[in-house]
Amino acid sequence: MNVINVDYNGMIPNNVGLNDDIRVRKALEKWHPGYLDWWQDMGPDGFQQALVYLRTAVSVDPKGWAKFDYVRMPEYKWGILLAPQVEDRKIPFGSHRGEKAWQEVPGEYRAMLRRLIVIQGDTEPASVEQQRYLGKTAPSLYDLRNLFQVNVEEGRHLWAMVYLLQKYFGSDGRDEAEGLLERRSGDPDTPRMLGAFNEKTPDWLSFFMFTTFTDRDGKMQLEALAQSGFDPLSRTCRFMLTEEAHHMFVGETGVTRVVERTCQAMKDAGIDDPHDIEAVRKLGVIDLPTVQKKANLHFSLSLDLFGNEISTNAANAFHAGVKGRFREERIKDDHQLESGTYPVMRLINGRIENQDVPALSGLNMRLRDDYVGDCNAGIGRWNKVIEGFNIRFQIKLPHVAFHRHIGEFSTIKADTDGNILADAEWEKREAEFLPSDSDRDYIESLMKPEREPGKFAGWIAPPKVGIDNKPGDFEYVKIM
Ligand code: BYC
Repeated sequence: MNVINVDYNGMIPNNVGLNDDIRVRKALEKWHPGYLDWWQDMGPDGFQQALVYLRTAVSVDPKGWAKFDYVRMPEYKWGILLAPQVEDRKIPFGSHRGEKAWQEVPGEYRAMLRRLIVIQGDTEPASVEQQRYLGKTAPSLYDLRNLFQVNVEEGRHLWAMVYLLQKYFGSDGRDEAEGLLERRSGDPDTPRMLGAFNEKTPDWLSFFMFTTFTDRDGKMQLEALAQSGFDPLSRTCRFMLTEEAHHMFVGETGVTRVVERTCQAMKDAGIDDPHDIEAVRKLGVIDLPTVQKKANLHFSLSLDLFGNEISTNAANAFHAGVKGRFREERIKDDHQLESGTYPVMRLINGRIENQDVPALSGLNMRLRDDYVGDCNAGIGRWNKVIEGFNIRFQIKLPHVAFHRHIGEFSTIKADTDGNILADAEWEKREAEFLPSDSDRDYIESLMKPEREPGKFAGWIAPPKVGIDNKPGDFEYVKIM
């Protein structure tokens, strides 16, 4: 079997030898129609007949793995792609460090692995559901195409997790695979598993913030799972990370273009004060304080995805060799963490303080700290644009205690600098920190579709370069 190039002969493209694995092939072929039904019901609303200029993975070779072409989304080649096996790979951390990586699920870690795979799998269709209506208001064909690219790849990531469930977890894996098609984002009776995936993504600024902040949690979690001693999970996540990079690109450059357009419009109109919201909104662009509030919202929702400050689950998963740290191989320590501590921000006697906790218990926070560092790098790029226009405004990440629903800070109200507020004070000031109804109404009023090739809605600047180096007026989506 050629593990680099993908076999497109069967119904399900793959590089895992599915043709010879009759049991798993049959199970996946049985799951396939349900997936397509889900895509029709919960995937992009409309546009299913449109020809979209999409990239499809044809290989897992890091030097060149994708091909671009016009595809109708329901005909996208969702497939199962694992990064090539590393010969003689060893478990890089935990109590099994140095042992041969597992090619099968170890019995004692079966439940733990299944839970992590199901949680990961659940987020993928959830995000497609959250973004279902955005196509109707896309600010350009370029953006519309990017949305759909993200959507089909999240669909593929669901396939990636379903393959692991079907191949390695027997009948309970099959049940979980069905469950992934049954839960629905935001449904009060059958919600998705993690909080942020039940929130709405009502407009394109939210979409760009989601792909900046929530997809970046995806990157961190996939990096941690890519370290896993369970080799098929590691290989799956490694390939998913290649696709994930584009999702964050869409988010980060999307916000950059919003900020650039706002600054340009302010400069053209001679407005220096970024807080003169009324004047800026008269220009039909999104004022920077509102961009900040959207960042506050999506960053804080994404922080919740790292779980609790002190986590036995995380400690057990690391000890077991099942879930590692961000870039484990670059860390210089014993990779076992039986002794040692990690500083974690906690709520102690009503105050926010750093406390050294056992390193194993603090692993969620270690991953979250790496995440915050990565977010800051992205925000720096937005601020460079604002600086370039000489406008006195900086987008900042809010304090980790701000607007939390999971962990210690979920019991308090804090402002974006981490000052604890009484409930009444919070209620009075909430609209300073988070988008208010009128902010939402204003953004919604801008969400008008622009469908002419090469044209962009007035609140967003064009990208610097096209996808696949296409010219500015390229017809990325042919709407039928
Ligand atoms: N919402 O011990 P703790 C992506 C639960 S995004 C609801 O701290 P742990 C993507 C927790 O389940 C990446 N419940 O938990 C992005 C536990 O419940 P049980 C997705 C939550 O396990 C964009 C209890 O609280 N991948 O790929 O250390 C588009 C105790 O908590 C939440 C993963 O997350 C929450 N936010 O940490 C598309 C990787 N947080 O079991 C895709 C897999 C905690 O006691 N998941 N709880 O009933 C994990 O590694 C971990 O399960 C978590 C939680 C990081 C999520």
